[in-house]
Amino acid sequence: MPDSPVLYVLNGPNLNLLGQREPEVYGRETLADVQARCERAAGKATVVFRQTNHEGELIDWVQEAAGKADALVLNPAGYGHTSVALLDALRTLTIPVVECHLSNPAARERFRHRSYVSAVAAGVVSGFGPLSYELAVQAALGLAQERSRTADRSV
Ligand code: CA2
Repeated sequence: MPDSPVLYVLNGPNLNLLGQREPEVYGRETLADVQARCERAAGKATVVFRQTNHEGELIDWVQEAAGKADALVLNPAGYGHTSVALLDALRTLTIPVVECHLSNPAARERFRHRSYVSAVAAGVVSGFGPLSYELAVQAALGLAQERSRTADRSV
């Protein structure tokens, strides 16, 4: 891993509304606030932070991350519960993937209990509001570093 690793933080549908609707569920911080937290938590790492409401675009970015990122933090939002196509894209990655949620889907409606992303994620951080993202960033960068150390030892 280079001195300045690259971390992709990708966000799925409706997260652009963060801070504007349903504050009782998702809090009052905006996605820009969450981005600032991620950048702070990432230190010297380069953070590529994006949000989309479109499944295909999210999949394009996952594919892009394969060639450009050392780790991926993903809040798939609703697509985590529904998208086999997103799962298929994630399966092609060899970099660590950390699934991240503001709320705790396991404590919510039944349809939120299944996550296709969890099947390929190294781990899941959920339920801590914006702090989930900071913890996910730390975990993803830690895993990327471990992975590069292991790769160095094997040459
Ligand atoms: O808790 C999370 O981060 C979720 O990924 C958020 C998704 C939800 O479908 C997942 O079950 C859990 C929903 C994102 C919608 O974001 C909004 C933000 C503010 C207002 C309305 C929606």
